Amino acid sequence: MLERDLLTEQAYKQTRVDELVWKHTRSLGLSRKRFLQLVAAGAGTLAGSLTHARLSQPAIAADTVIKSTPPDLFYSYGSNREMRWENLYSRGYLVPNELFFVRNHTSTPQIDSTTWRLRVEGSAIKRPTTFSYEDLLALPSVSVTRAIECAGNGRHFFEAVQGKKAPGSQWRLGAIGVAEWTGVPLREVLDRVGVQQTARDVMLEGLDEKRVRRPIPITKAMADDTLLVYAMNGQVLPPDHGFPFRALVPGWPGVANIKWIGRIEVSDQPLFSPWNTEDYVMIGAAYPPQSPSKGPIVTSLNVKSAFELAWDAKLLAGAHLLRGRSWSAHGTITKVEVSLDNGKTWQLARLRDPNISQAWVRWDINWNARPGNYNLQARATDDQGNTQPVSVPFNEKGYLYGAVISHPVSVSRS
Ligand SMILES: Nc1nc2c(c(=O)[nH]1)N[C@H]1C(S)=C(S)[C@@H](COP(=O)(O)O)O[C@H]1N2
Ligand SMILES: [Mo]
Repeated sequence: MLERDLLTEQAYKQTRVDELVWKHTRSLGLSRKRFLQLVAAGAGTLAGSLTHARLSQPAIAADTVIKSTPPDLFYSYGSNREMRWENLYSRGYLVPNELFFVRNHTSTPQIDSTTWRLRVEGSAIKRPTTFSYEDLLALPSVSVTRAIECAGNGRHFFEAVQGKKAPGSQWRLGAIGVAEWTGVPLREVLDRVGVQQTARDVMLEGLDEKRVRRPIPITKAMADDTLLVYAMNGQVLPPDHGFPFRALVPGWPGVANIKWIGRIEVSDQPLFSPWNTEDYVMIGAAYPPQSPSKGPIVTSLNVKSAFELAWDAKLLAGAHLLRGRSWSAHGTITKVEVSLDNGKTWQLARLRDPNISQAWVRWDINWNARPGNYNLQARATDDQGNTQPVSVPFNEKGYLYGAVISHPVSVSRS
């Protein structure tokens, strides 16, 4: 039915419900043929229940994220969920799966691991091979603790600090998480299918609606801690985080950690996707284009720090243990300085073990807070000498905001 024929509510509703069922079944991985069979078998009932379940919910897009993401744990931007930092206070080193941020370009597909396959092919592969879930679980696996951080983490501060809004989710600092990832080193898989000496790029491709995909160089693909992950913090990888398998590409921007992976192409040619030519490139006066990309490609993240406080935080006057975490994509944090007076004076924070490379370090500082309004600042330095500048040049997509951030806190007497 054409859009212009949707004059009656009945026709309108039926068409939209059909669209919804189609979208829904596709997200469940059903083929169009199976979908048509379902419709023929009386999808009226299915459509009917969906009408109630979905159309009665205004505004919120249907099931973009599957896990529960209540507002006391997450900020929501469309299909994305930002972790609220105050919930990490008095938690351990790892971010529990329930608190871990979600960045979905579209929505979380529900994939059946019994029918799921991973196809590995390409011009630099000797024996193109299809792996099942069980095949991959049978390979040697390792567990590593690493951060995954969105390249846009901190984007909000381009507007808040520089008055220039970069489009996209207005993350403050909650588009990062550290987990223990268990998976098969990608190298184990590539060794089994035979990689030619001439191999250059490896494209990892997701099974979500837009088939989000992004290449990494063969050297990064062969690194010890570049994994095909099937467990997160000791639990089966949750759907929102890439079930049945996601990539872990430590130190690289979040988008390299492709979720719901379905295909890997290994090529003797450089590979490109919209996610390394248009998105996830630095576009702006300070960043000249590098054909075919619109600017330097974001391949690694920077140094950042966050307080484990609400935004804005309200505290009672008196003794507090201020806590936070700092991280670097390039190594371990060696020093964290905190300023309680808007950057005039700085003091060293205590670093707490563990301090894992390309994950983060927890730190704390005592504060006898008097009533008033404060901007708390934290500045970290890593073992490569990278630190956090006072400001960073603007880029159109709002990536890599690594400057020191002022965290507003008001302290009251009661
Ligand atoms: N297939 C697929 N993989 C994806 C994405 C996506 O939308 N589709 N988002 C990427 C981005 S931009 C980030 S920051 C991370 C976020 O991982 P998380 O949702 O598990 O926190 O997943 C990456 N992998
Ligand atoms: Mo991201």
